[in-house]
Amino acid sequence: MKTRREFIKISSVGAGVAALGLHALDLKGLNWLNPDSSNEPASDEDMTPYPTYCEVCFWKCAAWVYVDKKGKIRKIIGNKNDPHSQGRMCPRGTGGLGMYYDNDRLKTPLIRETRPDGSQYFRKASWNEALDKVANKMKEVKEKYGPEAFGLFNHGTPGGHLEHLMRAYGSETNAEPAYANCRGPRSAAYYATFGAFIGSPECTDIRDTRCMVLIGSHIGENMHNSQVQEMSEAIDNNATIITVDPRFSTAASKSQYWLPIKPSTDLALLLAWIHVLIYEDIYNKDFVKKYTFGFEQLKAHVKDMTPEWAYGITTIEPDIIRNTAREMAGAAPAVVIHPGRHTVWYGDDTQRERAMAILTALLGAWGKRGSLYLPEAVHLPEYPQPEYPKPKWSWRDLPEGKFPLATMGITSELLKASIPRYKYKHQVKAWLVGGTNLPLSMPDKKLFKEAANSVEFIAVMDTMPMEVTGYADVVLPEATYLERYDFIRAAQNRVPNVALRMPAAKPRFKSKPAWWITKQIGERLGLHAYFNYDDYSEVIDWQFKKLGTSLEEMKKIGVKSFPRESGPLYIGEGEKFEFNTNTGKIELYSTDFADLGFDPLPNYKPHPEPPQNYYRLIYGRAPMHTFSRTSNNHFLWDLMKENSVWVNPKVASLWELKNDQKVWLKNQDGAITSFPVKVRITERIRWDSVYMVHGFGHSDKKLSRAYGRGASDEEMITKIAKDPIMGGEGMRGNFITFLKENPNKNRKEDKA
Ligand SMILES: Nc1nc2c(c(=O)[nH]1)N[C@H]1C(S)=C(S)[C@@H](COP(=O)(O)OP(=O)(O)OC[C@H]3O[C@@H](n4cnc5c(=O)[nH]c(N)nc54)[C@H](O)[C@@H]3O)O[C@H]1N2
Ligand SMILES: Nc1nc2c(c(=O)[nH]1)N[C@H]1C(S)=C(S)[C@@H](COP(=O)(O)OP(=O)(O)OC[C@H]3O[C@@H](n4cnc5c(=O)[nH]c(N)nc54)[C@H](O)[C@@H]3O)O[C@H]1N2
Ligand code: SF4
Ligand SMILES: [Mo]
Repeated sequence: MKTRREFIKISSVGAGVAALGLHALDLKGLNWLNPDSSNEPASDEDMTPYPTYCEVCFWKCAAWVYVDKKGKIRKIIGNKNDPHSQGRMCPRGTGGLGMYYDNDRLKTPLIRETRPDGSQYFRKASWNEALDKVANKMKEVKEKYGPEAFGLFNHGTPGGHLEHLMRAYGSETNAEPAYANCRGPRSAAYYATFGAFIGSPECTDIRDTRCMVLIGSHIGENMHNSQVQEMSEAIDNNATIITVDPRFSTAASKSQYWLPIKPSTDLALLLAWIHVLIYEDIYNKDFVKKYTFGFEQLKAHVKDMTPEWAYGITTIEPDIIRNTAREMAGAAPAVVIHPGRHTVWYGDDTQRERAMAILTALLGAWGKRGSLYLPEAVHLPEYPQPEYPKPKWSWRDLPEGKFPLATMGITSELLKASIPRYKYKHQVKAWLVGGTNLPLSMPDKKLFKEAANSVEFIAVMDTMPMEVTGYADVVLPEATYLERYDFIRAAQNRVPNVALRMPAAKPRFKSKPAWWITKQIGERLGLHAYFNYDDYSEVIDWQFKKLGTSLEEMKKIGVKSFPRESGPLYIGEGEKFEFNTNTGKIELYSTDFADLGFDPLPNYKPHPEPPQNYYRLIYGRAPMHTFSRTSNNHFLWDLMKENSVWVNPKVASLWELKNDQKVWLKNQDGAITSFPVKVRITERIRWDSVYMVHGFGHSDKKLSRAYGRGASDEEMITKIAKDPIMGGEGMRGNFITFLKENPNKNRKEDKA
C-alpha cells in the first residue's frame, strides 16, 4: 500500500487573520481537545512555561509552551526577549499545538510489506526492527556502491539531524526543496553582487525604513513574523510602500503604489528603474563611487531601457515607473528593496535578483539604517567529535559542470541521479527523507515518481502520514517540536542570540526525536564517536556552557542575546568596507558571471505566454498555513479548510463561472487536478492570470481533515524553467484552463 498525502488549501485573508487565529485558539478551543479539562480554564500562574522555538515554519520564533498541572499543553505564546517573534506568534505558531494534538499523527514505525498477490501494505514494527532495517541498508549501500550513493532530502531541524548522520556515514549527497525550489536564486545573485547572502531571517531593516519595495513578496500573507510586525511599524511611521504584484495582495492594499505588473516581466521594470536613477542623476553617487565596481558598464547597458520601453513589456505606465523611482531616490539610503524569498519564478530568476541587488546598490541601500543591515549570528562551538570523512563525490558533482553557482544540492539533480536512464556519472541508490513532503513541494511529479520507483530503498522520518511517507519502505515517526530537545537556534539577527527548544511533554504514541533516531542508526553503523552522548540535552548544555550560559539558565529565559562582535549594524559614514567579491567592491558588473559566460549585467528576455483560453498559474501563501504541513492541523484547518482559484470577473464572465462553483483545472500538458477547487471571482487578480494558495489538495485519506480539500498547485506545474546559473526550478510558466465537468469520473484515483 502506498500511503500518500495531499495538500489542503488556505485562503489569503491578510492582516485580520492574526487576531482571528488567536481568537480561535482561546481556551474553548483547547478544551475541545482536552475533554478532561473542559471546565478548568487554567491561569498562567497554575501552569509551567517551557521554552521552545517554533517549527511551524522556518522563522523559528522563540516561545513559551504552557503546560497545566495535568501535564497538558494549553497554549504557546511568544518570548518577549526574542528578536524573531518580539513576544508575539503568528497564527500558525499559536496553532502549533495542533501538530502535537493531531490524532492522525504517525504513531509507530512502519515497514512496507508485499502480499503474495503483489499488493503492498504497511506493517507496524518495533523501533529496533525499523532502525536495524535502515542501518543494514546503509551498510549494504556503502559496501556495494559507496556511502555517497545514499541520498538525503531534508528540511528544517529534523533534516539537520539526518545531515549529521549522513556526513558521519560518508555522504553529502543531499538537497532540499527550500533551496532550488525556493531561495536559491537570491543567494546566488546577492553573493555575486555583495559577496554576502541575505540569510534567514532576512537582514531587512524594515522597522526603520522610509520606503520598501516589494517585488512579488507578499508580506502579510507570507507571515514571517517579525517582518510582518516591522512592516506595520513602518506603515505607522509613514514609510512609502511600493508593491509590484499582478495580484492585489494584502501588502498591495497597504501600499501607496500598487504596480499590477504583467507576470514574468519584472526584470524589465527593474532595468527601467535603474535607467531612471542613472539618467535622472538621482542615484547615490557617494556610495556608488566608494563601494561599487562597473558603474560605467551599467550606465551604457541600460541606456535604452527607458520607462517607455518597459511600458510595452510590463503594462506599467512610464510616469508610474518614474515616480516610484524618484520615491526610492528621495528616501535613499533608507530603502528596503526586499530581496524576496521564494524566488524561483521564470528561470531567469538569478538575473532578476541581480537587478534587485544592483538597484539596492545604486540607492546606497546596503548596510545603512532602514535598508539592509549587517546581521550577526552566534558561532556555536562544535561538540567534540572526529572530523567527518570526506566523500568521494557529493551533491556538488551531480550536475557535472552545469549550474556552477549553486551553493546547495539541487533537488531535481538528485532525482535524475536516482534514475539510471539519465546515465549520471554518479548514481543514487537509496534515500533518507526528513521534514520535506516532496510530492507536494517538487514540480514535475512524473520525474519524482520515476525516481522514487528507481531507488532500492526509501526511509522517511516525519510526524504525519504525508504523501511522501507513502513512498517509504520504512517510516520513522518523529516526535513533534513540542516533545523534543533539538539543536540550539543561533540564526542571524541584529543582535546575535541563541534559543532553546526543550520538551514540554513526553512524545505521544511511539514517536521519538530525530536526535535519538539518528543516534540509534549511527550506533548500529559503528559511528559512536559522532553520537557520544546519552541525551541531546548534554550536547546543548556543553555548547551553552562554552558560550557562558547553561541549559539550566536557558530553561528559565529561553533566549539569550550577546554583544555584537563583528562591528556595528550599519556601515559608518566615510568608512572603508571590503566586500567579499573578486574586486572587493559591490559588483554592479559581475566578474563571476562574466567568467562563467553568463550575462554580467542583467538582460530582459520575454517568456512564453499562455495559449488561447489558458491563464498563467501563480501561487503564494495564506497567513494561517505553512505549505502543506498545516492543512490537517485542527486549529488552522478551522481558519481555512481549502483553497480557491482566483479568477478575474472578465474571465469569469467569459467562462460563465460563478463564485464558489467547483471546477477542475487542466494545464498546458494535459495534467488535471485530482480534486475540484472553488472559484473566487475577484478584481484582485489580472485577467491573464489565476492565483491559488499552495499547500492544498491532499490525497492521503489518513489525513482526516485535509484529504480532498482544494486543489494542488503542484499538480499543475509540469513545466519547469531552469535557472542556468544555480539550477533553480522556475515554476510560474504553467498555464491552466477550466473544466466544469468532473474529468476524473471514470479515472482510477492517482494519488500523490
Ligand atoms: N507548487 C509549489 N511548490 C513549492 C512552493 C510553492 O509555493 N508552490 N514553495 C516552495 C518553497 S518556498 C519551499 S521552502 C518548499 C518547502 O517544501 P518542503 O520542504 O517539502 O515543506 P515543509 O512544509 O517544510 O515540509 C513538510 C514535511 O515536513 C513534515 N514535518 C513537519 N514537522 C516535522 C517535524 O518536526 N519532524 C519531521 N521529521 N517532519 C516534520 C511534514 O509533516 C511534511 O511532510 O516547497 C517549495 N515548493
Ligand atoms: N503564511 C505563510 N508564510 C510563509 C510561508 C508559508 O508557507 N506560509 N512560507 C515561507 C517561505 S519558505 C517562503 S519562501 C516565503 C514565500 O513568500 P514570498 O517570497 O513573499 O513570495 P512568493 O511566493 O515569491 O510570491 C508570492 C507573490 O508573488 C506574486 N507573483 C506571482 N507572479 C508574479 C510575477 O511575475 N511578478 C511579481 N512581481 N509578482 C508575482 C503572487 O501574486 C504572490 O502575491 O513565504 C514564507 N512565509
Ligand atoms: S512566523 Fe509563525 S509559524 Fe513561523 S516560526 Fe514564527 S510563529 Fe512559527
Ligand atoms: Mo521557501
